[in-house]
Order: sequence, then C-alpha cells, then structure tokens
Amino acid sequence: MIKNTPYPRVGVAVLILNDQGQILVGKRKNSHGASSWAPPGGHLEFSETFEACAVRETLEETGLKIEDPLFLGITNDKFPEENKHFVTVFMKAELQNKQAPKCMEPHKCEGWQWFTQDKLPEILFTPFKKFIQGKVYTSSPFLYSFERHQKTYFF
Ligand code: IPR
Ligand code: MG
Repeated sequence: MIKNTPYPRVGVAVLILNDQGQILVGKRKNSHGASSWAPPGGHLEFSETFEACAVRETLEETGLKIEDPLFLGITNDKFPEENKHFVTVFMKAELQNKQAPKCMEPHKCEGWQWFTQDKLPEILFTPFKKFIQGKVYTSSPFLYSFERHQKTYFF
C-alpha cells in the first residue's frame, strides 16, 4: 500500500431489536457522521469474524450482551467531508433478558435510545440510511423480512 494513500476501512454495524421490535440507535459525536444517528458498531479488527466484532462492539459501546448475531448485508459508503471510505457489514441481534443499554463511550455517542422502525430520527448515519433505503448488497432483500408481532420489518 502506498504511504498516505487513503484506503477503505471495514466497519460492523449491529441492528439490535428489543422484544417490542424497536431498534437501538445513538447520536454520533467526534467522528465521521457526527450528529447523525447510528446503530452500535465499529472497526473490524485484524483476523476478527463479523460475529465476534458485532458482539465486542455492542458490549464496548452499550454494555449489552448479544448472542448469535446474523449477517444482513453490506453497504459501501464514501464520507467526502472526512475523506473516509467505509465498507459496513450489517448484522442483526435480538436482545434477550430485557437488558438496558448504557452509554459506555460518552465521547463517541450522546446516548442510546430505542425507536420504532417507522419513526426513526430524521438524520441517519449514511450507511444506516442506505441500508434502510435498500441500497445494500445482499443475496436476497426478501430473505430477511419476517413476521413478528403481526408486523413485517425491513430486516
Ligand atoms: P469505533 O471503532 O471507534 O467504534 O468506530 P466507528 O463507530 O467510527 O465505526 C464506524 C463504523 C460503524 C459505525 C459501523
Ligand atoms: Mg462505534
């Protein structure tokens, strides 16, 4: 790799659903996408699996213990203002045991909140926004639709 040449990074984002089908997001700060709302997640470490990264980042950022995260899809995003490029792997986990999220990294996030999927905050983190819009690489967008509480969710 040529020194000082920008390169794409790999992030893992975790869509965590509670027992009411709400999704956990927080307002980012001090990094790319500051002031936008994003699910927990972060950089994939060397030799780490997507699943292990999802479990680790979720615990580090929210204190929540998730199990068996499932792969959903991938977005490919440029952040022109910050001159960053991220390939983001989206994973899904259903939260068990009514755990409550804590803001473990207050320098990176203003706090975690649950939202219903049809009433998400207006300003969403670019990869998350694109995922919701279906601008996501996946084998079948319909594979992940499922019935829960008499409602079909988008993942
Ligand atoms: P860290 O690793 O500090 O959590 O990085 P990040 O949150 O800026 O990671 C960006 C990609 C995520 C949100 C999928
Ligand atoms: Mg993060």
